[in-house]
Amino acid sequence: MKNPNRFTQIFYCLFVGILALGCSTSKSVVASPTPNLEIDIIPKPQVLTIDNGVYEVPKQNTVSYSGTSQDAAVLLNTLLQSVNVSSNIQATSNRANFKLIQDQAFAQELGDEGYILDIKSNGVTLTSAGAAGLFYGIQSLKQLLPSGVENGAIASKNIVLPQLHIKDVPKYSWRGNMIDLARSFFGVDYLKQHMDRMAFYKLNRLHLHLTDDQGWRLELKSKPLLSEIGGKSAVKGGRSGFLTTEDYKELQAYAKERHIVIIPEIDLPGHIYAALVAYPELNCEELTNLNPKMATPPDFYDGYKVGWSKLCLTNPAVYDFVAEVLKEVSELTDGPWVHIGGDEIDDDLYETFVVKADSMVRSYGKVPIGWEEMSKADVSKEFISQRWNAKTTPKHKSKVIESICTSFYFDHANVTGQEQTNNWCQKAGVSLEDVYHFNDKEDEIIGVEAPVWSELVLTDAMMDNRLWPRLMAVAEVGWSASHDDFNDFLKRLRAHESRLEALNIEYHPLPELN
Ligand code: TNX
Repeated sequence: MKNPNRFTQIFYCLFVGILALGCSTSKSVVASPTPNLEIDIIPKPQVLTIDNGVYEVPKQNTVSYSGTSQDAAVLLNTLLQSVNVSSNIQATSNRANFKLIQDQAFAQELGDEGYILDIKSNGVTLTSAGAAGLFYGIQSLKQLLPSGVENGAIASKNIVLPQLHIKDVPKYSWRGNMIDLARSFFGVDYLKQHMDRMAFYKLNRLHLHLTDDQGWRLELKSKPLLSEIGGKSAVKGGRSGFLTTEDYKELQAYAKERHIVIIPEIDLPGHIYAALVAYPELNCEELTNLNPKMATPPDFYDGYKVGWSKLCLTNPAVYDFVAEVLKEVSELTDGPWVHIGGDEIDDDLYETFVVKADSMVRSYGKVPIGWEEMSKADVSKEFISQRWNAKTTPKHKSKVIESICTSFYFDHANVTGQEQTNNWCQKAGVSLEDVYHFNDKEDEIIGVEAPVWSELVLTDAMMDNRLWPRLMAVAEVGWSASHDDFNDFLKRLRAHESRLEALNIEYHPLPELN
């Protein structure tokens, strides 16, 4: 072969011909292969049109922004700097090659979270109505950049983007996951890292299960013993600890920057033993509210059984306690929602209790959420029910967060027989495909949420393993208009493997492509 370079060029042009890279025989075009030109965005955008050609990001860049989108400009500017090009911000420059446009005129078409991303031969334009839309557009752009951008370890010299048009709007407003901090504690560092990962996949709700029999994980100034005593226990082998009020505020601020809302759950009136150790006056006389075979105060509980403890619902002082706790939690909460649990309890006064708790939360200015059992009571029309086993007949129709255990219980095995997993809901576990094929036909659903109960999830690595990659399927089910091509999802998922690694996620091994 006389001219191997030229041969390589031609072969390369044919190879990437589908993207019509505008190959010439000049050396600069083929100087570096551009493996990032495959478009593998997760969750899949609603409309994606791939145009001919690429946009080679120049060495000098300018980001402009309109309206109140300065935060997005700073984010994009930092992103560009992290890929070894220089970038500066100029508020309303016409000459900018990265333009951010935030305009309420798009509110009808894009809502708060939708965006339009155009990459053309002369630059990139990102348009939205809300700040969240720009944030999500930047996440998509980030996924078009070479992997390594997640942790600032980019090897490639030339940054090349495919020319395209994306118009993207989420299907559901609620795209989340729940972490059980009560059985085994996960602290500020893990939760912050987790929110970075969530945001990259456009997940926007982090529900924290803060209290249960095995521990109480949130400091409340009005009831200091809850965390002082209740923070000391955990499930066997699990970590104890608690979030201080300051920690909680710090997490909320971190969440807000990533367009995530944290939802605190105080599980009432069952799953409450840790509080009963801290404040034994909440028990009935003779401890009829407990199964004494499990534990009695002052001993801690570190077992797995559920449904054996409750507040003494005949004692008026219990309602004062609940009111004080819910008031302080509501005041601490930035977001609109407070979760009051309500699962797995048998008591004649259960319905009376949950109606009262629902009304308390509303009187403190928050929307109450509860596990589906609560919906059998005469709860308010604002109440949101979180479905997990579909065994409750609701008294009224209400909005539903879908966490049906056959698709979303991530304390269940990734693959049949996986160690340290539950299997009571589905013997074979909850596979990635089970998540992806969730059947979301019902119209009251406002979104999806995957809980990870932590009786058997004791370390950060185990939590990563239960969450990833299944949470990417949750992201796609929650965001994308359709989720019917599992093989296409798998193909994109494989392309994300190096991104998951760059994010330091100890994910469960990805399934093979057929
Ligand atoms: C049921 S589902 C629970 C949790 C357990 C979980 C274990 C629900 C609302 N409550 O208390 O941790 O099973 O899979």
